[in-house]
Amino acid sequence: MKKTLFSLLFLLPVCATQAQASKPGNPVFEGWYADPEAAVFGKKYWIFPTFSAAYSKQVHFDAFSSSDLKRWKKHKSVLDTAAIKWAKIAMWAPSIVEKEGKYYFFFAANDIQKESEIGGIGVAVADKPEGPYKDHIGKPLINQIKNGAQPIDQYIFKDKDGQYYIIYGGWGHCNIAKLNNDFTALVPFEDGSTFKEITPEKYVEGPIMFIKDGKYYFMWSEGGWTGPNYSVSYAIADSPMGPFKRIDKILQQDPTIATGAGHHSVIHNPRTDKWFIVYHRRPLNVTTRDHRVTCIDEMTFDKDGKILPVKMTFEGVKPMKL
Ligand code: FUB
Repeated sequence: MKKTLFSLLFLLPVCATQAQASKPGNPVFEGWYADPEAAVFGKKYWIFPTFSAAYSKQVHFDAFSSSDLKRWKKHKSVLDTAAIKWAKIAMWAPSIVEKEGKYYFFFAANDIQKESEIGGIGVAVADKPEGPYKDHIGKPLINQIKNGAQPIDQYIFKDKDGQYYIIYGGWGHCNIAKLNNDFTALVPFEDGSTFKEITPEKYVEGPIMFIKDGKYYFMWSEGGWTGPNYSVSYAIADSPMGPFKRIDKILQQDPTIATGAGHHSVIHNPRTDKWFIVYHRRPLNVTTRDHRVTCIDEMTFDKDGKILPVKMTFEGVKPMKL
């Protein structure tokens, strides 16, 4: 009896530590995942990240779903190179939209350096957010290098009038182009051009756009993703075409929490009117390039609609149903 009591007392601190370690917070799920695309489909939150590893190992995407922003369920390999014959390596940075009951999964593959290489931005389609996704057009949607932009880091934006745009670009250049109705091709603007450059000052990659109170918020990543200075800035305009004048940096490294914070997306809970930033960061004292983890913190605005600097946390956000 005495021995049992002693063992119990001895085990208590161990159990407490384990409970703490498994408490949901930041990072929101285990594993090295970057470039998180967050979405709301029905009553569920979704995150579609890049599997952060050597380019040769980036041959699939996992997805995660949650009904409260805290407890995430993993959906393994929702899209991979077996479904996309032209994709060989470096599958990066998903952007997912639902249209007329179908889910369209835009991604980049192969890290192309010139147009003669096969790769760039592709699109896959499925009947459910968790897939299985199949190639929608059997070839890249954007293989060209226009206005100096590497065809990666696409974000699909739906305007107030229902028009869908693709906003994308690495190498410090960002383009916007119009998508056709079934996402099989781009359609030219009224002036006959297909790609318009909207690059703001200090832009590097990872663009996203959303509308709040009638204004177009454009956000992007700055600095180098392999280093500590990776960060997020933003601009506000009256049109998705800009002009976008950089306002400020709102997410960056914090010596008490993490470094390399960037390539984010944004979720809005319409019931509570709360906004969240979903981003990746590198744990303190880690310099390994691919050690990037996905986190969520609250994003707030001042009374004029300016985005306030984000306070990164270990606790993450409170549970919140849709
Ligand atoms: O994860 C691969 C690349 O790293 C992304 O395309 C960039 O935005 C950077 O996050």
